[in-house]
Amino acid sequence: MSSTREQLIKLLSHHANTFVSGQWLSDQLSISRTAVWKQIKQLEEDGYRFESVPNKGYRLTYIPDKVSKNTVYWGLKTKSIGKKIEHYDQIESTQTLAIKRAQEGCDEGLVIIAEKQIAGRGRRARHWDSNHDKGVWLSLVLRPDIMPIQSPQLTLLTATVLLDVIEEITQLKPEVKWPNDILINGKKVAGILTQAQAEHDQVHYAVIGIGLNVNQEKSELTDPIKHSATSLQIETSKSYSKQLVIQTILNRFEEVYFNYLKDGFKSIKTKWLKSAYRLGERLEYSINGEVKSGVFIDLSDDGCLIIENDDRQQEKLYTAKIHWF
Ligand code: BTX
Repeated sequence: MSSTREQLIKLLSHHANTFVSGQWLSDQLSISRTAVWKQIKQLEEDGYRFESVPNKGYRLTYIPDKVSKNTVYWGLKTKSIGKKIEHYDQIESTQTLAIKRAQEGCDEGLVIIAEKQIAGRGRRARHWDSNHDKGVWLSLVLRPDIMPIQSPQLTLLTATVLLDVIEEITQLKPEVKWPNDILINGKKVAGILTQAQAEHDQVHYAVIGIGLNVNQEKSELTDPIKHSATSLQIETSKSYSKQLVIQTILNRFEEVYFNYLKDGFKSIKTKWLKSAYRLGERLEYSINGEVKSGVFIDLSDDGCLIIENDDRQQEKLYTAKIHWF
């Protein structure tokens, strides 16, 4: 159950284009008009701004650029993604908590956001540098009606969302390095971690973790990612509202995800390939200890890299180690 303060913000933000009277708010919230006024004063102290006109009431004009479940919620145009948000100043890992919530039966669309993660993680338990508040660290819970074999498509889908969002915000053209890295100028700006639980022919849930470096300065990147990582700030010399970045991600995510559930993977694949790092180039890769080489020519519908090897045969790479550089 949300607090009176949260309900008040929700009401005001849903009516941000009109004035709402103190009486109407007090009726909606079942509190006195004086209590409404006190809540509004408290919100002003926290940086919220209102226009207030006698006989007309209040209109919310500004929400402070601080990430909270309310400030994020205000800018969402979504039907299910982000309709429930949990926000933490510090957490072990948004991914771990989101998986727990999914196992407990939460609805699709729950988003867990943290300012800092003390145990942020990537694939195969690799460390994800996020013990500071300069990036967007979030996990979202999906319950897609897809076959387990299709779940890698969700990573590729998320990559196309991040490509769009980064381009919209920065006007830069990022690339996607198979399967889950987003690069700007060859350096990693974001990573995606998809973890799904499935049985037979059904996915019970998929948790999508997104880590996006936003406002780190170059000097703030430390070993071992000092030379391999970047941030939106480093690439554009501008800082960004994390709240806006999160809203843009969630709004775009829902649009792309709903289209995917309706129309399938085709348009995602096309979009992904347009920004694919080193598509059409020769790559070296190892399979079972044997080093081979071939040209990266395509992506399969189950999310694998397709390589044409030196014998002109096509090989599908699942987890093969690719020597990108
Ligand atoms: P990955 O396994 O592909 O990438 C991990 C590798 O990326 C690390 O070994 C390191 O080399 C590099 N790296 C670590 N931190 C950063 C960083 N901040 N920027 C650039 N490179 C880095 C990628 O896994 C998936 C990461 C998902 C992270 C999100 S954050 C929200 C959610 N919660 C959580 O614990 N993980 C996900």
